[in-house]
Amino acid sequence: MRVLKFAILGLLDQRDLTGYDITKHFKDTLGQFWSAKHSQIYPELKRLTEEGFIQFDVHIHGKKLEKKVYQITDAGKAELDEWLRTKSPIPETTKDEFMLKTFFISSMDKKDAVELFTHQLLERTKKVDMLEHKLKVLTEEDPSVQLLHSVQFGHFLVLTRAIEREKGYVLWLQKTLHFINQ
Ligand code: FER
Repeated sequence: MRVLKFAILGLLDQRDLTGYDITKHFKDTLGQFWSAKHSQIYPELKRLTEEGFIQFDVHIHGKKLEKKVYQITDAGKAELDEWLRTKSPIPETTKDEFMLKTFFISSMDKKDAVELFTHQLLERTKKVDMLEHKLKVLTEEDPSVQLLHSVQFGHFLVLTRAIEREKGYVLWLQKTLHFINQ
């Protein structure tokens, strides 16, 4: 399935954007949980335009600089809506090399195991801090972000889920270090 297609339609349903804006969204937000090759974005924009799901206006900046500002069409909204309503299966658990090492922990020295787990604990804690900072900025920018129809409500949800998950991971790492050290 062309999931990138729906990611672009979803973004354009929030506001009109240039190809550059869309790439930036992938870099800053969407790409954190749905990675896309940036080189795929422009071909997808072209294809969506040909299919009539999006259209663009050319905005002129200065004498030469032209940029296409894309917007979603009614057909594009219908396409997005159909996809949003399709139920998703639970994805396979993502491959995590650290989990594989954990599975084989009985082959490790205590000192090495403590080092490995302590490192992971530090990294995961940093990730929680980073995600919580993003959530703080998001909430400060829009105090009504927790409402269903606020444009950033979805961003709020994916961030809070990621924070819960990472905090759970940190707790488990702390418990594991406790087991190893006893
Ligand atoms: C963000 C939105 C979601 C973000 C990260 C996520 C770092 C999710 C990450 C994850 O599930 O690991 O803006 O910024």
